Amino acid sequence: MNELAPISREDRVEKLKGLGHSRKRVEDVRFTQGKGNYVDDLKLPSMLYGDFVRSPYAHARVTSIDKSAALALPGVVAVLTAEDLAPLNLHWMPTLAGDKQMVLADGKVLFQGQEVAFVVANDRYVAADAVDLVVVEYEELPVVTDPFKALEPDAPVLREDLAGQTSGAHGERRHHNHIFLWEVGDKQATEEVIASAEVVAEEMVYYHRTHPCPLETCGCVASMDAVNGKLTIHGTFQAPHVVRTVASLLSGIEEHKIRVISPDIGGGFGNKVGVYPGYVCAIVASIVTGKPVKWIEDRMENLTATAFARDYWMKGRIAATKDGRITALSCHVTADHGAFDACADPTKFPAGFFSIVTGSYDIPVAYVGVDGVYTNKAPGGVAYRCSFRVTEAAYLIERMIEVLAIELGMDAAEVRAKNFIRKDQFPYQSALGWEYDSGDYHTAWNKALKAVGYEDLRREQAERVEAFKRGETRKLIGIGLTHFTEIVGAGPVKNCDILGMGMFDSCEIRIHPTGSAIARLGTISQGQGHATTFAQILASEIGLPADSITIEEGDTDTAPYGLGTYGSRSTPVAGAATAMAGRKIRAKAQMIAAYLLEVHDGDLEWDVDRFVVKGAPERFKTMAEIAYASYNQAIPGLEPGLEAVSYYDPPNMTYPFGAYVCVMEIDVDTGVADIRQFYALDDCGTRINPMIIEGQVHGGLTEAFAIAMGQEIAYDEIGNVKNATLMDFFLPTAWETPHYVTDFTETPSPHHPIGAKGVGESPNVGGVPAFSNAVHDAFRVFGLKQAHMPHDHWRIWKIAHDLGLHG
Ligand code: MCN
Ligand code: CUM
Repeated sequence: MNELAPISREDRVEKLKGLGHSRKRVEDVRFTQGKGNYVDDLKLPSMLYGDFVRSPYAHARVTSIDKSAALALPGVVAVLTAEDLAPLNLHWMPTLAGDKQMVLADGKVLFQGQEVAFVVANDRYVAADAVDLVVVEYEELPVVTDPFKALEPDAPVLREDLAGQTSGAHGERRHHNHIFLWEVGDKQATEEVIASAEVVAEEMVYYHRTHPCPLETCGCVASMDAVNGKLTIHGTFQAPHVVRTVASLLSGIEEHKIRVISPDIGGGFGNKVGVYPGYVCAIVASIVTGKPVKWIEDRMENLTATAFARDYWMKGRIAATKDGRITALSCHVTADHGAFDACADPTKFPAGFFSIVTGSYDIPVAYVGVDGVYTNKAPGGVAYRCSFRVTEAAYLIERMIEVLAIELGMDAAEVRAKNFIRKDQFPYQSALGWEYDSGDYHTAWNKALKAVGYEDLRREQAERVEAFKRGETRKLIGIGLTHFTEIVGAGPVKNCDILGMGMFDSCEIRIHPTGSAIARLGTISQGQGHATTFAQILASEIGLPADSITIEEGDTDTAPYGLGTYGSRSTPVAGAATAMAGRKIRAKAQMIAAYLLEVHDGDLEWDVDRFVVKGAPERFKTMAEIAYASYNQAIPGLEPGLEAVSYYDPPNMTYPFGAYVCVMEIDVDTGVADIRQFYALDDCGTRINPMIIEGQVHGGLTEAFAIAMGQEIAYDEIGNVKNATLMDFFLPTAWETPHYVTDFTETPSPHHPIGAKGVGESPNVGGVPAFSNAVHDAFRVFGLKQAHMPHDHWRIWKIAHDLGLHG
């Protein structure tokens, strides 16, 4: 081939590796070679180590703390208790939900594993030894782990600090263990429809307590430079700028004197959104000692004391006509928030976006009421691939559809299809106040049913039941259906903030003279591949190859202010900022090209990687040429350089959706469930990187599998955590993980600059009901309506047993 021949337009597009390209993850070069740089890899000169004394009791008065033996151990530098933090007013801290939380036990403890004292030593092992030498005396108090019992009139008072307070951050408190009642929708109208409905299905659906359990636990290194007055905090933070602002407000240190760095993060899954006592103690210890202080949790500490997920008791009622048209939905939730309300939600949404509970269905009237309740359990909530309680909402509606189908004697796929919001109804206004941006549910649904051969599956299932009844087999088939609608991309600043901080996001781009670039974002990857995909968005916008664009996140000294990565918001918000900043670059580039080509800028058109004179394709300037000129040539009326920044406040959230089908073979005698087939169709609008999307779906489905089929954080009646190690907490390995088939439709978001919606949390939102519905469906013909998760072997065996299937 002639080397001088111009490369084709197709080749130029290919070279960019832009939107739609399954570009390999640039991060993996270091991750697969053990060259990642995590917080615990950081070793600063004369660094000290912190470790916690934690409460063995779930509810007790702390009568005395004797630190003398610990302080006498060589190498121990300090032992901090609430008494030491009180003069600084740091013995309590505000939570993200408008409550407050003890940093160190102030008079009493409220959950097992609660932080009581913080030991600082010059060696990690010495710190651990000293923890054992701190003598704490407790006086046990009655424990409440059941949120319903917590609301009984004579239930023990958990939060004595709130005595007499009849209102909290989210309104009225109706009982000493009550946090809030949050209501959405038209209660009266919903009740009226239900009262006169032809068919009503009612069920209590429990979404059990579980935990995100990232492989890397939470931790930080706080380092106070007393000479320059600058505090640097390296930590596992999903929202570094928020941590900086909160640290400034709490410590009084000016914000420019605080630098927060999130290095590589070994999985977050929401666990690393919250603010934990360990961060506060490490910062205080560093300020007091003048030395860097590292605090890293171990696995048990992570599972017992950091942000849990779910724990929602959802009472659903759904009304319909005899032929299966849904007429109303009502839901009351008893939400167990543990000892402190430390949920991470936008301020105005104490139950997150749970009011997306009408799901993919056109339901004329609905009502939701959520009662938040204190118990003697760890605080947190919302975390775990959930988009702010959307997992719970999707689970409830997808269970209610199944229960309704039983009541109606109809096929559950048909009930769904009958009630889907139609394509021509978008943008769709839901009864609970959301405006769904775009969707085409029928197309996705039909594609899914066709792909799995739904009719044949039902036939096979029915034949299997007959064979089972004849005694020829002990295995049943379950077909788990789900059509979910997600709500991600918080979110318009007008109604979404965290502690008053508006939830926009940002991107700042600098093009270098030789045609490469760096872009910095307000988000932070924890494994999602941002360095790969955000470069692809930019490549398509500005015509420089993705391989020539560095993406940097997580350093508050360099990155523009942003609210971080959770709630699948990075693509909808920071991704939009990236495209918008790219467009600003292109607008300036166009003026430069016009000058260089001596034409009016209106005579130019953009073509992949260059501006071309309209009607004269041989006359053009590539983006690389323009970049060079922008720095090195005097251009009248224009500043030198090629940079842009965008702060993007989204006009709406994005509403990804999907259709999942899970086929299970269940052994009635052992309770073992084999996943024979799992089909997942996701629609996340414009797809940036299909390979990364597939990876996100695989990961999210595996977490969904774990949650639905075995994973839980359970407490005994005196508040001991029963699953605090990976021996007892189910974390699937390659051995247990089923095979997934992924598929897609592509319905762009009309308001996002490139039409993209988030995807990171969708597979968990849709996956859990698909797995759970499959278990339920296997036993439907034998009369099962509702069985609580997790569906481990014993619980499945118990379902079969209770239905009399063991003879
Ligand atoms: N993507 C894409 N095209 C789209 C949408 C997304 O190619 N239309 C790509 C994105 O560019 C990004 C990834 O998919 O590289 C996820 O994007 P998005 O859905 O915007 O989610 P976030 O980046 O905001 O990630 C947060 C989300 C959440 S909230 C949890 S929890 C979760 C998840 O991501 N935690 C994860 N996925 C995870 N994956 C890993 N490996 N580790 C975690 O901790
Ligand atoms: Cu809710 S888990 Mo994710 O939002 O970090």
